[in-house]
Amino acid sequence: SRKKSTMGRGSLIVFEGCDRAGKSTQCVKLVEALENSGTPAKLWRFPDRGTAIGGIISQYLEKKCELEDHAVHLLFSANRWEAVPKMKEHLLQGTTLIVDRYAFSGVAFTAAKQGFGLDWCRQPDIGLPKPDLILYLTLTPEEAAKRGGFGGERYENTPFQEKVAKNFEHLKENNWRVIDAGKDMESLHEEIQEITRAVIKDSKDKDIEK
Ligand code: DGP
Ligand code: NA
Ligand code: NA
Repeated sequence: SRKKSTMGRGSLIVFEGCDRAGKSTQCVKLVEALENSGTPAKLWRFPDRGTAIGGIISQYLEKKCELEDHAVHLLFSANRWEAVPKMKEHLLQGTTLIVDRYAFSGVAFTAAKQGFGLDWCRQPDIGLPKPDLILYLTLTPEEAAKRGGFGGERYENTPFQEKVAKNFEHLKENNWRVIDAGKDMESLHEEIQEITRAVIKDSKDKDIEK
């Protein structure tokens, strides 16, 4: 049902950052920790490669097809929009969503391509549910290099990732927390839990903003 939970709504918590910062690992650990302490939480990720649109995106990332850059930007955005009804349903039922990448990746990655400005890139995602918190995981190029090589997907190369990191710096707002992802996994997890639990408590009686 769409009935509002008496516990209040869940929070929309987004992880952002370059590839190899450890977002996916931290997302999984956070969902586990929240669930274990009785806070309903669900792991979410973008792109969601499991939908029809996500299937095209996945092929593009795996370099199995070529797509025009504007067109693929709109597909990534459409992949977020198609998830909104389900996301809202979970949030209103009191489930906190831990999201591995969101519209900020959309802007930062496309704007790293030749001929794309931040402003144009922002437009298609305007109106998406606004996150209560963005955990931005940063890593110095040296630390990133120590973590070993990239996979073979599109965008997974150092010069491109450096441009992406610069773009993220322009997107930061009040609801962002910059986290040093160079720490060990457990300390990082503790820090993230502390910040997240405070935000969940604080946002449960607020409306979901756009
Ligand atoms: P991941 O499955 O988290 O490794 O993400 C796949 C890749 O796609 C990763 O390099 C980041 C990139 N990406 C995520 N969202 C978007 C988006 O909206 N637009 C573009 N151009 N790239 C994105
Ligand atoms: Na990747
Ligand atoms: Na990831």
